[in-house]
Amino acid sequence: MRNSPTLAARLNRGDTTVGVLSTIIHPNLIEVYGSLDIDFVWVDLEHGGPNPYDAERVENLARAADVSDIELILRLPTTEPALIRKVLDTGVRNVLLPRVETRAEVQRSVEAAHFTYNDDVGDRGLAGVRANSWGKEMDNYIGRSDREVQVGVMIENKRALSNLDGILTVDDLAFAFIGPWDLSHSLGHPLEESHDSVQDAIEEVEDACATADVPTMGFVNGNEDAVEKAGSGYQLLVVGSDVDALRSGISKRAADAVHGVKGSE
Ligand code: 3PY
Ligand code: MG
Repeated sequence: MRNSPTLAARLNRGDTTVGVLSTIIHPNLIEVYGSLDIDFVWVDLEHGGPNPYDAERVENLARAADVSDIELILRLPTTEPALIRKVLDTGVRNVLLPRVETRAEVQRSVEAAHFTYNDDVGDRGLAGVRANSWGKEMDNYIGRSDREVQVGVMIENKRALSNLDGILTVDDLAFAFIGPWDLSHSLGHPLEESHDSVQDAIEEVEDACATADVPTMGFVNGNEDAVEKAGSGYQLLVVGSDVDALRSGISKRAADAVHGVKGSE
């Protein structure tokens, strides 16, 4: 079961965390990640995976993360408050919202994740659910949930860029992911991450996150990139996806085997 500090605690104390993007979505794989020396698994329900409204499937992902002591970040396909509440009830603590565009949208979503918000009543629903051991741990549930739940957003389109300061100053926004693929597409240079206008936009988001004191999340490619990003406000480093790892790992093993076979002929 969980022994390590939550992602909220790690981010609050300024730690840099390392994780993986999981697009092959299964509880068993989450347990495998739990056995590795990484801090989080980011599961993508925006582009694939089970129906995010299927509480049983989502509960099983949360269960696997709990038993193997790894933090789960679930990317949802929408910013809908009803979906956010339902997913948090399963015991998932960290959600990542895609394609956000305005401050009002983000504020509505973050409020839906909190029982108390801006010293007032938040928009989270109260029930006996997996997140409170089916009603057994109600005493400190509200305070604990509000401390632990983390809502992050993807900054990945032009509208988000033009509303950046408003979005990043939403109370209790936990982190921002700079999405290079959609951002490059939105800026008219699909998949050209190194294009000047894409790089300028990425830097603009990094600077705005630093000013607003919002931790950033992003992909890293190797040691140098990780050190550089960790030094410039990235507290959630994603080392790639399971599909990438399979592709490169199996290709290399197959190439080594073929080379071995050919070499001994
Ligand atoms: C993007 O780069 O657009 C992403 O959503 C990364 O997964
Ligand atoms: Mg995207």
